[in-house]
Amino acid sequence: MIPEEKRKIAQKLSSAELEGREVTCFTDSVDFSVEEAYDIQNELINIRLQQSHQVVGAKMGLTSKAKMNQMGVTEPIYGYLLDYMHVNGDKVSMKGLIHPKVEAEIAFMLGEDLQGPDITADDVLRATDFVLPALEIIDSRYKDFNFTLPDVIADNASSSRVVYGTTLHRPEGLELDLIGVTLRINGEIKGLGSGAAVLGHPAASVAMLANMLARTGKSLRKGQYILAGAVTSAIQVKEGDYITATYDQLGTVELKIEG
Ligand code: OOG
Ligand code: MG
Repeated sequence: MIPEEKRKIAQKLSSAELEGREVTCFTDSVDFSVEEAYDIQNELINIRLQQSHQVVGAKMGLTSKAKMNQMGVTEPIYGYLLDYMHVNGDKVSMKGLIHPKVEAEIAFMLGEDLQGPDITADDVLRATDFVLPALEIIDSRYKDFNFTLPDVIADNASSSRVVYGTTLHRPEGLELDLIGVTLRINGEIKGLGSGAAVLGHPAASVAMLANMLARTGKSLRKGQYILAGAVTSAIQVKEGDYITATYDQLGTVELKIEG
């Protein structure tokens, strides 16, 4: 695939996101590899940077055995969090979203850079200022939320919005693999999970992210927020929904979906 083709796909994904419009999978008409998909994702992030947006963090996706099996893959994927995805307060507007789903996540605020390869979970915990609960809204730009692995990587791993809990926790003394999480929508339990669902330990997922980024000379940076990967399955949401995720050790994060 030539650079011009990658740029074209990135531009289409960019407009689809900005206009809240779904597109058909690009792999329907052209085959591309996982590596080429990350090149497209990189182009998409460059488009946002040219629009004066900033990268504020990164995320891992497909980190549970169940999701990897579902997608037929053995390695998770990553994407970037941009400034406009970070929601202030506890309300997200449906405006500009296509078919959002919510996931309970464990987030890390980095106090130091993490440059792979060979980063371990212990390195991640040492570099972490705070751990906090988060709700991620994913919103695939593809029709019916259906995609192949290269498609979803090109689409920045469906990144859309993130809301963080307001209590920050130092990593010392936390047992992140043992954290149990319940995800409720309008009071009804829709998802259950534990920190161990994220590659055995959420910090192991962040370590893997740093090591995956190192393959293309990239790193995680001090001040960034990192989502380790969904602790629960992703649940479709609609206007009027009130979402609460309750975590052992970390507290609660809430979100209202508005029109
Ligand atoms: C890809 C993003 C998944 C996670 O935490 O697994 C993700 C998708 O399923 O659309 O954010
Ligand atoms: Mg996620």
